Amino acid sequence: MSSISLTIKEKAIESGFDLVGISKAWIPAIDKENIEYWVKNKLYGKMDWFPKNQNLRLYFENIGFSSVSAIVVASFYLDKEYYDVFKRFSFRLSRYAVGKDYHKILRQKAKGLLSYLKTTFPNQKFRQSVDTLPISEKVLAREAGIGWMGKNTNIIHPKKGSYFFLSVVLTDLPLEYDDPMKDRCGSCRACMDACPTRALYEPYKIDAGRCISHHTIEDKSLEFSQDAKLALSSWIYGCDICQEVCPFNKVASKNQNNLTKRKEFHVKDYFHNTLETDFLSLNQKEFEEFVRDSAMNRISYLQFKRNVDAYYHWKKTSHR
Ligand code: B12
Repeated sequence: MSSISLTIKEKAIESGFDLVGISKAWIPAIDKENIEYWVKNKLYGKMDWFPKNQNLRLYFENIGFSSVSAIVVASFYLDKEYYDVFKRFSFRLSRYAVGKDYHKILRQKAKGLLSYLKTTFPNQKFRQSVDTLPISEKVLAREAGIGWMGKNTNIIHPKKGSYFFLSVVLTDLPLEYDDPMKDRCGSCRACMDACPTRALYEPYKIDAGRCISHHTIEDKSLEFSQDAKLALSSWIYGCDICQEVCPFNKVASKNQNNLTKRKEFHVKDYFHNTLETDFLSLNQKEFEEFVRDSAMNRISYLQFKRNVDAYYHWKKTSHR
């Protein structure tokens, strides 16, 4: 690998990222087809924003420069306290949501890397995305050798599992590229079998409109259908079932090296000192205070109340 690409990778690790890889800024033909299939069949559920900007997603158009390379970084988010803190509660929050807003943190963390890039290559362009550009960060991560795209559609690293965030820096700087990683899901179907809503309807395919994560976060309507309501079970924000059952995560999450070292992703102090009923009965003002700087800030108070109601409904019906 060229010394420029190696130095960029070193800078990414120095900036505090846990994994880094570099790929060509492109979406291979088969992935283009898959993404187009997804859009055509409205598998994006209530995320009406998804079909917009397909030219950017598929061809990196309209970002102000011609993208040549993608530097993909990953940051572990699983906190060792997660299990201890949440075993006191019978509702569930996904692991990625219990700390600070990762969009902000990953942007802050990338400052060192971006300032190195901009100073060293003053004539080149760099643009970071943390869910913020309509691009497929997972396809780029797979191409950059961060991991393979598993049957649960997440990027999985053979030793690190999948509890990590992704962020991509697009650039017009030509770099040397990593090789994609081999798919190691084999005949395993644990994620598909465990998904209570059958959102993973075929290997490597997700119907987002059926995913609990979509229901609890992306569905902005204030009333759930009866099916969706029961499907949520104890999940109030996001869902980790398809990651929890993944054999790679079962092994990886036992290893301290794969847990987050970022205090920002540690379980918020609030959860250490609160009772289940206090959290579930937050009023609007308290909720707004609670989500300030939290990864749970993607939902409104009314969505939160809706999710809490569904949780109580499930609790009542499942204990009959
Ligand atoms: C939209 C979105 C969602 C949607 C859709 C999920 C999905 N799998 O696409 C919902 C709301 C359901 C969701 C949930 C979650 N998300 Co999300 N999400 C995104 C977002 C913003 C875009 C992803 C996207 O473009 N999806 C559309 C599909 C079509 O694109 P794709 O997955 O890249 O496409 C491939 C496959 O789906 C498959 N495929 C799709 N259709 C078809 C059809 C055929 C015929 C075939 C063969 C294959 C196939 O092949 C495609 C490529 O070839 C990304 C950030 C980003 N900009 O990339 C985060 C992102 C993917 N999410 C992330 C996370 C953490 C989650 C959750 C774990 C959060 C939680 N705990 O609740 C769950 C996981 C659920 C799951 N099993 O995917 C991380 C994933 C990190 C990782 N290690 O992979 C990302 C990258 C955010 C980040 N910056 O870190 N998410």
